This record gives sequence, structure tokens and C-alpha cells, in this order.
Amino acid sequence: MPVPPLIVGDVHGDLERLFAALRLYPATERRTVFLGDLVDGGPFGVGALRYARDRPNSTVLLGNHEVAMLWALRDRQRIGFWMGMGGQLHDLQELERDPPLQEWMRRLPALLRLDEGTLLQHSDNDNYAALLEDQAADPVEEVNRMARTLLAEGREDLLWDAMSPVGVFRRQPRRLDAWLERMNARRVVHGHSPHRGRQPEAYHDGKAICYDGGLSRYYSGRRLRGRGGAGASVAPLPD
Ligand SMILES: [Mn+2]
Repeated sequence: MPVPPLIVGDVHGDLERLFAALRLYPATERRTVFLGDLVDGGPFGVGALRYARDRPNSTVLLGNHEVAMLWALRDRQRIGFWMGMGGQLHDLQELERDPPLQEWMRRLPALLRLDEGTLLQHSDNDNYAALLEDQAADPVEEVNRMARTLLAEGREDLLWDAMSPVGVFRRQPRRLDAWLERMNARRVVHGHSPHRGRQPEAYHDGKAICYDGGLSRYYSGRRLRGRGGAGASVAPLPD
């Protein structure tokens, strides 16, 4: 049996808690998949991005907060909006001085499908389907191609709209089923919508697993954060 990958949910700038959680999982022993939203909230958003980029054997998915940050970088009129969701000006300035990091961010995949049939994505919704243009293409590759295109062409708004809705799969299990069928996947693993448990939360008979356990001490969403400990956001993928 191959070693299951390590999944890392929303980090939101809390590099200290990320490092503490990762101490249990050497990068050489298994693949790591970051589910996006590494930035905003805590003071080390760009630091978290660079760490994830440079961690060996790792894949980083695009989160809606990375989209908002890139939007603010390109269009100064969006800075207020982005700061309203936890954006840190010093991080934006750091990103401004690092064009290779910008380029890397603009090429992040939105979706990843593992050979064993697990689909990984930041947001728990099927609105990514709005990015499917070429119906004949592999849907995972097509969403990723369109995400790259939109970020290259300054259409962050479309990506933002697709990635913003929260809790869609939890509220609408039939949409989850249809999405899994369309994406040829047996289950979906996501972040974006915080759960309150002490480990990643599986729901709808394990067809969805949420890894946003509120790792960051700095990002205050609608629910109390940080209660579940790091194991609520950083854990190997179950069989
Ligand atoms: Mn998010």
C-alpha cells in the first residue's frame, strides 16, 4: 500500500502552528497537498506560501484568498476589499517585490484528482463548473487551464465568484453527488468552511471531508477558530 498523502487545510498566515503540525510528518516520507488559503489573517501569509512552494514532494492548490490577493496586487482599488477579509499590507508589499512568487501563484491548480479517486479542491462547492469551457476536455485539467487563463487575463472576479460560496456540499448532497460523478471522483476533500471537530470532518457518508479546522489563531471567521487543534486541519488522507 502506498503511504497516503498528508493534507493541509487553511493556514491563514499562522506559520508557527503550521510548523508545529508538520513536525509529525517529514516531507520525505509522504506527499503533501496544501488545500489553499495560506494567506490572510495571520502575519506570515507570504511566508506560508513560500514554505509550501518549497516543501519537497508537495502540491499547493489555489484558494479564494490567494485569488483576492492577486486581485489586490493587480488592481489597487481591490486592496480595501482584500484587507477587509484579513489581507495584510506587508504581505502584499512582499509579494510585489517577488515576481517569481506571483507567477507561481497565478499557475496554481484549482483541482487535483488522485489516482485512487479522491478529488481535492479548496472550496466546498461545485461552482468551479462555471470554468468548464471545453466539454470534451478532462474536467480537472479544464478547470485548471481556465483558472490559469483567468488569472493571466485579469479576470479574478470570475474565479472569485466560483470559489466564494461556502457549505454547498454540506447543504446540498445531491449537488455533491452530481459533482463527484462529473469529475469522475469517489469523494472530495476540501477546506474553506471551518468545522468544529478535533480531526478532519467527514460527512455525507465520507463522500466529503473538510480539512478546515481553524488552524490559524488570527483569522476570525463566523465561528470560533482554533478550537480543534492542528490535527483538525493537518492529517493524512484516510483510506
Ligand atoms: Mn477559503
